[in-house]
Amino acid sequence: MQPEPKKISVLGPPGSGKGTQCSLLQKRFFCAHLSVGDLLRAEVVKPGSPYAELIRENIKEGRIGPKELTVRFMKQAMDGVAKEGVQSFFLDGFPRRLDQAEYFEEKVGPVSLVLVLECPSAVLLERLLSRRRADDDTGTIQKRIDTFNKTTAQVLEKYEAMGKVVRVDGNHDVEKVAADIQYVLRQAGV
Ligand code: UP5
Ligand code: MG
Repeated sequence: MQPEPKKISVLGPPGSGKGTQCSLLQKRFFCAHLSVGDLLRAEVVKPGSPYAELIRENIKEGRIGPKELTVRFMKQAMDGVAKEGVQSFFLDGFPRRLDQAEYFEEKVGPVSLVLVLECPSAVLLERLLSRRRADDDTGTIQKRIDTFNKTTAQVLEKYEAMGKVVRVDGNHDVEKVAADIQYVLRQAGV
């Protein structure tokens, strides 16, 4: 029987390139890319979803929603992946709050490694303002950055203390960042 896929968390401020890099990694490693933001946005447009309004409001405010909901969505998505040949799950933008991280580990299992993409705020703003997602207006972007600095920072501290964090400079062109990520992941045995 093949071992359980490793759970690799990919974190970083909004616009640091989590989604971009995870979709590249998916093609280059034997892994599955699961984006919590994409799962939440899919729920918002699901007809009759009882959670749509709550999620829409949280996304607009850059707030991290209830842990039960995100962990359930993430677990369902992981269960839905055909495991054949999948060595790792790349958890894009997850976990984002300490209680959510602890709840995930209790219900699903430990995170093996946390990859953090670093990028200066001015670059994040420039990238996001030239994209056109619904939460890419200046006010919401600032709230998302604040949430990362205040709330997700505590998740990083937790995993830092366990020696599970690796960092990559996301402020280079996409291919250079991808090459640097591949290097640190190989070094970490992924
Ligand atoms: N781009 C990417 N890399 C580049 C590079 N190296 N050079 C130049 N341009 C680059 O990239 C953003 C833009 O930059 C794109 O246009 C890309 O082409 C360009 P992307 O890869 O999308 O960056 P990413 O880090 O994924 O940014 P994203 O905006 O998705 O990050 P967020 O963390 O803000 O968004 P997410 O979708 O994860 O979460 C949205 C909201 O969901 C949260 O704010 C929160 O309200 C909610 N949420 C919860 O409630 N609970 C959760 O657990 C998680 C989220
Ligand atoms: Mg993203």
